Amino acid sequence: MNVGKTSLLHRYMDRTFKDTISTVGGAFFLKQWGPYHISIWDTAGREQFHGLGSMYCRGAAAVILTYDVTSWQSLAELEERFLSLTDTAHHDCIYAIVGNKADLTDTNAQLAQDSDGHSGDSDSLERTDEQVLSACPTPPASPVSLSGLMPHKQVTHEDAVALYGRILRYKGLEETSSLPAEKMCFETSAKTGYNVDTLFETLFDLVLPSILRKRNENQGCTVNLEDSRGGGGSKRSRSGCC
Ligand SMILES: Nc1nc2c(ncn2[C@@H]2O[C@H](COP(=O)(O)OP(=O)(O)O)[C@@H](O)[C@H]2O)c(=O)[nH]1
Ligand SMILES: [Mg+2]
Repeated sequence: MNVGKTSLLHRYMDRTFKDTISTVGGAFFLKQWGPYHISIWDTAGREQFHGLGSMYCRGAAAVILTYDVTSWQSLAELEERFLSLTDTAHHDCIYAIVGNKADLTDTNAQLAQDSDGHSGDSDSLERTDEQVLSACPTPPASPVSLSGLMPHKQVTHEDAVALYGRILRYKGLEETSSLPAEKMCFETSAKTGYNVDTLFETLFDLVLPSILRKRNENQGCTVNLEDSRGGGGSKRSRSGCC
């Protein structure tokens, strides 16, 4: 579903936004973060690539589950179709729930947040032709409309927080010993850059200490691709984006 996963990565990595990008299978980005290299995998949301999605999640330290704030269906799909892909993630994996395209529903998000960003124009709303039976969430009775011209915001922050709680339960994690939903649910706009740096950098800050701790304990969840070349200290950690 075209929620803007690839656009978020392009916004973060290249500081650009293009209206049409197609992701075939998946894509890989490497982000230099201090002395570390963080690998970020972009999955394609279509069913035929599900095998790849679960492969990219294998051993992931963080998974970004992205929906479109204007599409209730996109949130339902996350739970129904994509959550199971994270079964291969590391047991310490952290989960972020990201409502993208906030520029379409939230005036704050229309303000560009970096030098390349520009405020939103009246892009047409992304729709999918896939019909999905919603097993868990049910659409809100009356979606919030912020202005006559703006699309309805179909998914609220509270809906995302509730999904986060269900993900913790699905993973068998205690809410009290997990990162709080308020910290892990974001609303972003790849178009204007709203909250995009905050999203990625919050996650990097959260995953690095535990990756380093594991490395020190010599039971890392990461694959050190530098091993065969002997040192350099460069370490690659995995972060997934679905
Ligand atoms: N208005 C708006 N459109 C977006 C945003 N992010 C992505 N899009 C548009 O949504 C469509 C799908 O984006 P894409 O990144 O390919 O989605 P993906 O399939 O999840 O990787 C494209 O036409 C993008 O231009 C956003 O933050 N705001
Ligand atoms: Mg894509």
